[in-house]
Amino acid sequence: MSRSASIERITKETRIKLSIDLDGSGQGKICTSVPFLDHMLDLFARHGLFDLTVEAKGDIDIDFHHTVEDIGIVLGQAMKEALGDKKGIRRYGQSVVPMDETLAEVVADLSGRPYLVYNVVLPKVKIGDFDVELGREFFQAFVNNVGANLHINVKYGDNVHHVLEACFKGVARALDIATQVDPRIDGVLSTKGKL
Ligand SMILES: [Mn+2]
Repeated sequence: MSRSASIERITKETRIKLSIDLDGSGQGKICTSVPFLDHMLDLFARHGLFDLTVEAKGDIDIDFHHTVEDIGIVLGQAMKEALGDKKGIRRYGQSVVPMDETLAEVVADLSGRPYLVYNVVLPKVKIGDFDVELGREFFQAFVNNVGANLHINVKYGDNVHHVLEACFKGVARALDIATQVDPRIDGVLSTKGKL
């Protein structure tokens, strides 16, 4: 059974087409008109071994906020749809990812209960034209829509590009594990019987 989904979402602020295959090989085709987010989503696909296609146009003449947040929403919706009833998935995943001087630790639980812990202290600066505070906006939108408990803890780090890159790679690697099917798991991994 294919664990994939395609979603098109159109609002007055953004127009987004996104497809994901959870059992892919890390192929990213990303074109969001936000270059730094293209870079992040490309490595999210690669390190999560998801096949991910994103085409987005948004009101970037204002700033990148709506576009980044809305892509987080649609990525969450698509991953949730691709997971279906979540039968047989590992549910939890974790990773620790270094990037030079930075270390990011990520723990994910595809519990159905949205909660983001984001211990990422960054100065309010831009990477290119990308406000680094949009990192939190992206992950919050994703968490709300996929229905996950996601803890992103940057233990230490200095370079803001490295810090956000380690976060995206860490989330990708944790979600790769959490979304995998374990043949030993009968039904959903919950004593409640529902995720
Ligand atoms: Mn980079």
